[in-house]
Amino acid sequence: MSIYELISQESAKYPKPNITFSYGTAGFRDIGTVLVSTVFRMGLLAALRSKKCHGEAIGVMITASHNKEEDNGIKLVDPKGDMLHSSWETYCTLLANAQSEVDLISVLKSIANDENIDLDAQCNVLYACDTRPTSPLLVEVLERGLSLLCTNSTNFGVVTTPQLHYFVLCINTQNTTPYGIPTIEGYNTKIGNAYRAIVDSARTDLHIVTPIFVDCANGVGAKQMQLLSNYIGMKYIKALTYNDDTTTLNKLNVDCGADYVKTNQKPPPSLEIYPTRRCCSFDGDADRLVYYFIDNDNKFKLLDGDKIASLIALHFRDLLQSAGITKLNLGVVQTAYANGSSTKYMRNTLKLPVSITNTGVKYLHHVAQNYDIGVYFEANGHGSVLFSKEATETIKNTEPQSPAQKEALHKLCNFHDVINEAVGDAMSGLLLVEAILLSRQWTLENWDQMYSDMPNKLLKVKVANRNIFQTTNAEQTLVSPDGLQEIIDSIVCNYPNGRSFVRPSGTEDAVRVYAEASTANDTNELAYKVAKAVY
Ligand code: 16G
Ligand code: ZN
Repeated sequence: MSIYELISQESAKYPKPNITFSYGTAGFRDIGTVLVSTVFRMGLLAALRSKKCHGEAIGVMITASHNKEEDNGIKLVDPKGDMLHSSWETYCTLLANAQSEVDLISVLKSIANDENIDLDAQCNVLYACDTRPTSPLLVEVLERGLSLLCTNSTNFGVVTTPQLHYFVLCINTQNTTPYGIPTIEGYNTKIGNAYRAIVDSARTDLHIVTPIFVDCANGVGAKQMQLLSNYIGMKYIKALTYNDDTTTLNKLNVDCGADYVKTNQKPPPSLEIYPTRRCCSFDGDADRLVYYFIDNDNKFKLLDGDKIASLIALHFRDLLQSAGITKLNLGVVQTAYANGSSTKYMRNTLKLPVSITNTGVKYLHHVAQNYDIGVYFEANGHGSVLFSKEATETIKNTEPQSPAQKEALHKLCNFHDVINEAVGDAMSGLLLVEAILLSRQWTLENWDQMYSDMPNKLLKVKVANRNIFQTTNAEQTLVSPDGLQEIIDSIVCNYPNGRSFVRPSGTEDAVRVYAEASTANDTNELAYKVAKAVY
């Protein structure tokens, strides 16, 4: 039997449901059980992608992040540990939607043909899943797909999304400049040791480690955070995990997690919170991080992705200055959702360049590569820092002229190692934030005072067809429907410091309206007026 006959025979066991799938901002997402055919097919596609990339490892992550527990999803990771190249997203969608086995084979043949892929070439696929109840089933089906075309594959089990991205990057750099060791221990050792080195150089004898309460969204981050903090040791970090129940059904992302906290602007009800208690939340697959506390007036204060980016940008700017490095350009990448105050702070106070790009990590990651040190964060808490080759070499090779310069260079090296450059990572982000706060001797209140957020509002509007909403200018301006942007502009100009934009969601069948203005009342009014214009 030919390979295509074998694929056809096996695929018939996983019939495609009557649904149109789309490889969206973060891969396919749907009710877990509905994704069986898609996952089988992605096993085939991941093998093809690896063969196309000369046998370099490709990652496959089964997760639906912050979405509800019955959902699941699948996304592919490219050889550098980043998101699948956009040119292949179309192949994913085509393959997932092939109606019959005949169609499926014809799509496979055309991909192999267009991309000039030798089906007998070597390949390597690494895969993992989060804690969802449908994950074991989907992993099994993925393996069926892989078994047909893939010569080499490794199951990394239940790990966070950023850990899988890290493993992919490690394996593909093994024979050049190894990024790290592709195991959980290797991950913990790399980022944990770098964190300990920063703490050692920053703390005084009087320093006490203040606990950080980590809401793990009852997801995969719980166990992994416990392993990481056990490795690092109580002398260096007191990370107290809660919402860490991954065995009881219907708990994942329910009334907890980074998305809950950011969307509702309040702490998870399960957390006992009082002034001085330091808290943070991960999302269900631990690639998002937000911090929060309540102040002495019992007011909830959220330190979101914008505040995290500002903290990192400030600290790196200072470290570069202390190290006497002037030739590296440090810049920040945000989306239109970034609070206006954060952008202003980084541009006007820190005097750093800020680029605004489309929503979705793949866009931010890409733009961050234009800087020697590119800090990118979405307001929702997903982000990382990227170092160019030039930056890495300059930090490593600069000859210090003074003890202070030597220390700054040493710190820069360790900060570099704490960061997961493959993708935004809640655990590595937590260590980075903790290390910066400790270095600056800052409390969460000190950090919060960097700038005050503009009042802001996000609304979701159900429309008959979201595809008619098309944007330009990093999603800040509508080009379609005709005339709508002019109406929005005429509404916005009535509000001091008003800003509002409308964009179609990349993950849901809805349109999102964002507004900010000088007062909370103005902001609400502005958001609802714009939403009405959209509807
Ligand atoms: C996905 C993206 C997230 C983005 C969100 C926007 C990744 C890994 N995740 O969750 O970054 O903020 O979509 O959703 O890229 P929306 O298009 O529905 O507003
Ligand atoms: Zn996530």
